[in-house]
Amino acid sequence: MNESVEVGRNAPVDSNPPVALITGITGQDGSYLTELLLEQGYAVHGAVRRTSSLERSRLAHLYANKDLYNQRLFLHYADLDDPTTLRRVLTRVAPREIYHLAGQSHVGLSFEIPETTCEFTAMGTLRLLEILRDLPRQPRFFHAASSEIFGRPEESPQSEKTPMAPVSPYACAKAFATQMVRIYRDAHGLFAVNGILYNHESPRRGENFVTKKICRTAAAIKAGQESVLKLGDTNARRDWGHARDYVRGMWLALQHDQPDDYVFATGVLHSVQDILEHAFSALGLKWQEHVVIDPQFLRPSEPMFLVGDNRKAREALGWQPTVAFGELIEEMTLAELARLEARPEQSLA
Ligand code: F7E
Repeated sequence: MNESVEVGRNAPVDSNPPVALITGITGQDGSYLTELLLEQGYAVHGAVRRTSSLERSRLAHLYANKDLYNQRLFLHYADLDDPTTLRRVLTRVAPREIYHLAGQSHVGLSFEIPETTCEFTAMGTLRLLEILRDLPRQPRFFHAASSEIFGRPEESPQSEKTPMAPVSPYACAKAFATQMVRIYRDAHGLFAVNGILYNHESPRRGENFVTKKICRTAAAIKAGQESVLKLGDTNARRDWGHARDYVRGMWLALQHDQPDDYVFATGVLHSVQDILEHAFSALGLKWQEHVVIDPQFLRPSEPMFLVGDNRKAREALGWQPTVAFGELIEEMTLAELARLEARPEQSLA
């Protein structure tokens, strides 16, 4: 972040307009959720890591808007491994709602850095719950849980009742955090909600996730900047939806009169090959001419048949996914091509 940017100043402490605090505000979901909450009239506070850069981030368009930044959008330095600062920010901001989206979110990477993953994703969530427990006015709390907690499930599709069976350090950390949220809801009476989120993507997705990697490289191949796309398991299958739909689910879950857990998913399985088909054909290319399998992208263990049963979210919250898989991949691919055409010198390197 630019050192000249003042964060945590001028933040109002009352709750009119409604106040929300988001951890992970600079991520894909954080940026869409910020837009949604600002549209709904909220004042939005974001906890950002000391190392976060806002200059070219997904928040840059909001942060550059003088009518919003430090008026209805406020940022505070607060890391998940620093409970004193988190407590100070939470006490000062006194939010009505907290959306906890931060954490180490890359499954493959979690095999390389399991301790960091558990520190942020598991312990970071517990620390927040402990702070909330002591607050005089407890905010409603949303935790971004993950379909990865089901790992190799005994049933498909999975629902809120499906037992957890994690198969990666990331999934294990998320399973811990998800169960802690349930415990704090049941034992301490917190309004604490798990949104069990299946894969959700958009043009703002991080570059090391498979949808973005494919769409980005396909566009670079079309632009003549790349010729090869290296991938891991192209037969891997997931339930992919659009991130904008999933952040609406987060908000709806905190407006309900009871705290509960909800699966947010499309209910449809697709393979990595399906992404390749849609991305390359949107550009008039054949993926078979460019894709090679590189063992460095294979994972030590893979979840199987992660597909969600979203009936509870539909019935209780009136939520539904609105963007079909093909539409999502085409949007991401064309956004990458447009980005390259706007700045042709910006290659993948
Ligand atoms: O992998 C396969 C890979 O990294 C999807 C996170 O948001 O969703 C995300 O986790 C699939 C896997 O997402 C490559 O092995 C093949 O089977 O895009 P991904 P993810 O691991 O499913 C869940 C719900 C979360 O909670 C996570 O935080 O694609 N795959 N070849 C590859 N994946 C990557 N990244 N790179 C490849 O080259």
